[in-house]
Amino acid sequence: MVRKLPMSTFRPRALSSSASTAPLVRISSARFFGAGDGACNPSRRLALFHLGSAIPQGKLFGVKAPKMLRVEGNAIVAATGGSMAQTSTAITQEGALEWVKKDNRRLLHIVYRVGDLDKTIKFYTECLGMKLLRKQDIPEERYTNAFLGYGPEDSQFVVELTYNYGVDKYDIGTGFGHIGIAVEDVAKMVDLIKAKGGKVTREPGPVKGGNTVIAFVEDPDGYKFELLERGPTPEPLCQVMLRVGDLDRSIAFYEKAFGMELLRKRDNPEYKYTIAMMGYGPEDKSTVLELTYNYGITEYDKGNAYAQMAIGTDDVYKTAEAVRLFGGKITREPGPLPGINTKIMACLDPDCWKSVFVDNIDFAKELE
Ligand SMILES: N[C@@H](CCC(=O)N[C@@H](CS)C(=O)NCC(=O)O)C(=O)O
Repeated sequence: MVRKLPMSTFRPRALSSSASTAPLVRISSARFFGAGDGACNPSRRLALFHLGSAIPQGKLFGVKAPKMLRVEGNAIVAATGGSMAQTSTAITQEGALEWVKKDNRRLLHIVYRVGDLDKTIKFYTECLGMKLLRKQDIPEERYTNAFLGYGPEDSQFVVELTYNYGVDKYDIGTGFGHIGIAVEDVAKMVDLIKAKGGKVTREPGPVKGGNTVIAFVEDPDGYKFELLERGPTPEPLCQVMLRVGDLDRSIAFYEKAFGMELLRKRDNPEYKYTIAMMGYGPEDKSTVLELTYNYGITEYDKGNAYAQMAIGTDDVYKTAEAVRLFGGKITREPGPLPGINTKIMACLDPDCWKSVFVDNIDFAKELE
């Protein structure tokens, strides 16, 4: 029987000190904590990304730009009509852009670590109104995870909480922003949260420089949730906000490498920040990535609490090629995870925010 591994196999687990022989992918603790990753050098990556936009990809690899593309197994192969060395060039920018746009993508979940799973589950269910969708303990790997959200994982964005045995505190850092929750009555929700003993860090009222009524609450670990007043929506978990050091660089990356659309960009000079909403569908119907640039701030501390976002794709191999081509750093090459055969690949954006792409069919099987 194949052991069913949790979706958190999509998150690093180097906190585990067990000498388990379970066939899991192990990632170094340096990467787990998001620190000391020599590969994630923003200035070098910026240079590459900008080069990638300006120069035909073939030139970057020292060959002529390929003329034709064909699909071979899981790779897009360029036929250059030249030497064998030339034919090994995998993909053109044009082919990659076409692929990422037609791929079937959706934000699946956000993964982060918490110090007391039961306390967090209680807060999310009783104060935020989420449902506990599943919970699994992996004792041999010394962690437990829990999935919570407002609807089923096969169609809605959810949160995946990870509890590592014995670790009751994490550093959230300064780069991770918040998770957005669309609610119909922010003031009412805030009253309820207060009545249950929840921490409200920003009272309901129009957002500074805008009209939308918002409030901020904090969970037991200090993760922020922004409550946004909206009409009914199929996707109440509506935003993941990450701070970035160069907004245009990030917009170009998420458009080209991830196939997201720039849904909206808003500068707020009075408060010295600009935001860009990026996603695979409209803001009122699907979860979006909110990128925030604070004037003059080019780097943030990522702490060790937030892990990654997971995104569905029809082909992790082609997705990896496209991400690589547009300057993303692949931290886990595409392929099946040992034990469950779910195909994934992991990568870093220009600010070193991590995402994991998960094969759509394999993901659906995981949920069966
Ligand atoms: N400096 C802010 C810039 C982003 C920002 O201010 N976002 C708005 C929401 S889009 C906000 O949090 N407003 C706080 C308020 O209105 O009180 C940050 O990095 O979080």
